[in-house]
Amino acid sequence: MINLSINGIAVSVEEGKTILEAAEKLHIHIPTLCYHKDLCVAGNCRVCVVEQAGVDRLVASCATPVNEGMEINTNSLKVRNCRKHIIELLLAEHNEECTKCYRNGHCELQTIAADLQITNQDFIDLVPDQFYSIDSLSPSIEKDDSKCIRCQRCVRTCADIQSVGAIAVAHKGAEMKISTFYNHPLNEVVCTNCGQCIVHCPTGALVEKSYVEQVWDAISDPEKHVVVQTAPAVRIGLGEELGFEAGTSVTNKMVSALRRLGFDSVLDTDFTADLTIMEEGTELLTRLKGALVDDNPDVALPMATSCSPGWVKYIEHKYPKYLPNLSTCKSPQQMFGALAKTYYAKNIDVDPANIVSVSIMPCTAKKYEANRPEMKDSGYKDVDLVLTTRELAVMIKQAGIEFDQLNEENYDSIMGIGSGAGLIFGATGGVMEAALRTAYEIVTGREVPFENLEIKPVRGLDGVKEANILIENVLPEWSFLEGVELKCAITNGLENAHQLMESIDNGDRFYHFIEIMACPGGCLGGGGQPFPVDDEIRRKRMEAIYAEDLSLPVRKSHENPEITQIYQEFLEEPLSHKSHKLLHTSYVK
Ligand code: HC0
Repeated sequence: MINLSINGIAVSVEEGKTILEAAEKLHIHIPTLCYHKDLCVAGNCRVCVVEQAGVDRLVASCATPVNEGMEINTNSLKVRNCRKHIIELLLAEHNEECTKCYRNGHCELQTIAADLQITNQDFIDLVPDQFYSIDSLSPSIEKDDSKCIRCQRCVRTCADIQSVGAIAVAHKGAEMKISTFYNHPLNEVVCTNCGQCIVHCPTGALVEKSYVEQVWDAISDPEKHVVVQTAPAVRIGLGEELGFEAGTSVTNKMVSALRRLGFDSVLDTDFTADLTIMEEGTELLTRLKGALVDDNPDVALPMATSCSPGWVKYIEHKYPKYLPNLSTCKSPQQMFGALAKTYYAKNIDVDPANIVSVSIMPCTAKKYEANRPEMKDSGYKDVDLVLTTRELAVMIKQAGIEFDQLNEENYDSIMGIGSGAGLIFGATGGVMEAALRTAYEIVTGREVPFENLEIKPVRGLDGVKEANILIENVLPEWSFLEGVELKCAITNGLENAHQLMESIDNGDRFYHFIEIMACPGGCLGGGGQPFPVDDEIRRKRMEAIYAEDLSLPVRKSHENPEITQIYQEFLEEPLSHKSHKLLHTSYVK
């Protein structure tokens, strides 16, 4: 351990820790901007400077490792004045229309400026307005250079966490800016729309494209029947945006709020997550039969999940030869949209032309997915408008709803019942666990041999997880699977997906089934979830999902009564002609 003192208080921390981490241990707050727990240290904003005894210049606490006997002062006059000047300089070249900014009230620059009581402007505006550009052509993300402080959190996120590199530093000195390949708009470069840049950006330079006004328009149109679906991870994220502790599930208050906002039908994406298991599980068993019995060389294994649109765009750009490995299943969001304007419309006797299908997602890439040209198998655009968890919180605040005072209400029916298996889709490993709960039971007639249905190897925040499940004592029709060890892998975050795909591509690893989610932690850590985020918060959200799964009366997709009903009344069976038309798709290079 290393012993040092901060503001005269002794502290011991492990070797390799920084001054910033040592201060955190003492509950001494040092402001930061370029620093983020998820990212490598950049040390470029200098807001976290502190004074070190015996050293002339101030040092960046995020980038300076502790040394034995160090004496640090985080609050000297020199430190405070330096920080103030740094923030004043940033403000001098910053768009200061804070009240018109989406991040108003959630902006880290605004918070630090307020904490430091910066009330005057000592520096003249450094950069003319014309220098800035706003890119709003992407269906998911808006990039406003006038609010960028060039901390490069977004660049490190896109390169290091996501292995995408859609944005990078261009030019030098005063002209330095965050740009794309040849400064093309985000919708024309390799951006996967995952929105991780947004949740790591400290200001409003990167935000989601908002569709709140269009949703209000639809709700206030008496001709329209507005159907809303809520994704699994929204219910454990929304509370954070409305003042609850991270990891608080607000499912039934959220349903109540959606009714008060004026949505006509409040339904659950968990229902189509269950449907995905039926379709994708059957697809996997069909592929396994093709490979193991028919020896068909055209069967692509491993089969990869296709419900994360950021991952789908990534594989389309970076691994196009593996497109046949993607499950043909649409994501639950898109299955839901296709059914909202067919099965559901018929059931409630509403002309599908008058249905507006809205989804609330923890994900910005879902906005892109809904706009993909192939997503109109219902004869209409399957999902019309996608809001993030944060945008739903905005609507709730705009409507003056006192969220914590709401009663708890249940989803409407049909398409409003989800099992615990559907719910855990929101956590990395959840799709795999849900699929195994059903596929194993179909093949063996028994539950998966894990206590309480909890398949622990697929859970947790590790970048790459593996699970090998030995299939034994199968029912007669599945004899080809007797003794097969089903090899599965799960990743979250696209850099981890990159590592996994490389190990498959170079023959180091073989799997039957892989689950890939674009965002760290899976959808619970999506680009549309509340700020801030780090692993501690992701873990709390994950625990909330698994606790809710345990509490639900139905925990396996095939036992969801509304799933039985939709196959009896409409779809007939998994992979039927109608299922293929509405619930499956193909991908492009
Ligand atoms: Fe997800 Fe989904 S689980 S991608 O992470 O599969 O966004 O929450 O809605 O569609 O269900 C996101 C979350 C979903 C979909 C589901 C899947």
